[in-house]
Amino acid sequence: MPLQSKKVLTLVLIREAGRVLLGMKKRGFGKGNWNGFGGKVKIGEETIEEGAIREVYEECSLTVSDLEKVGILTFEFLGDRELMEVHVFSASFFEGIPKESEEMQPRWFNIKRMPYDQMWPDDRYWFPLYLKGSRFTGYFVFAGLNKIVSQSLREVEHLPAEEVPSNNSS
Ligand code: 8OG
Repeated sequence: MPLQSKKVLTLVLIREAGRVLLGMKKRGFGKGNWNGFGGKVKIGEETIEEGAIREVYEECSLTVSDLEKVGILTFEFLGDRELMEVHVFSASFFEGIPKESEEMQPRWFNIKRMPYDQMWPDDRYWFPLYLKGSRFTGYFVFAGLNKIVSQSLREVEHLPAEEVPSNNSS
């Protein structure tokens, strides 16, 4: 079965001193996991960053402006022809106070105590690279939502240049 398309998503990790803001996902894909903020890039958004900034505001009421891309993670779910390409950004300046939304309940976590048991299973591999300030690319193959069957992850000096997403449906 050939893989046919990819969906571009964003993930923003907001960091302040020794802590990172995560949100407990209350519904949908990844429900019950702590995660950064993000989602699909919408048609009409000219850059991936634009979609990322919108999602952060919708999900926790913060306005971020200094996004720096730190990683690109690609996910394949066996049996699903669409790949997910998640662009991971770090942000350290924000305006506002984190507020609960319909989708997320935000909470700060000390970087030494990330709740890996309640995060996506791949996060325990790449999150330490983010925490130490590296850039990285990864490819994870999942069987179902909880089991990784193969993976590759590497630290890189430069991430590939951004492609403007054209095939996102929402
Ligand atoms: O719009 P929606 O909430 O479905 O977007 C999914 C969010 O979850 C988006 O921010 C990207 C993110 N995400 C995945 N897979 C993984 C993963 O394996 N680890 C983490 N940390 N985030 C993920 O789609």
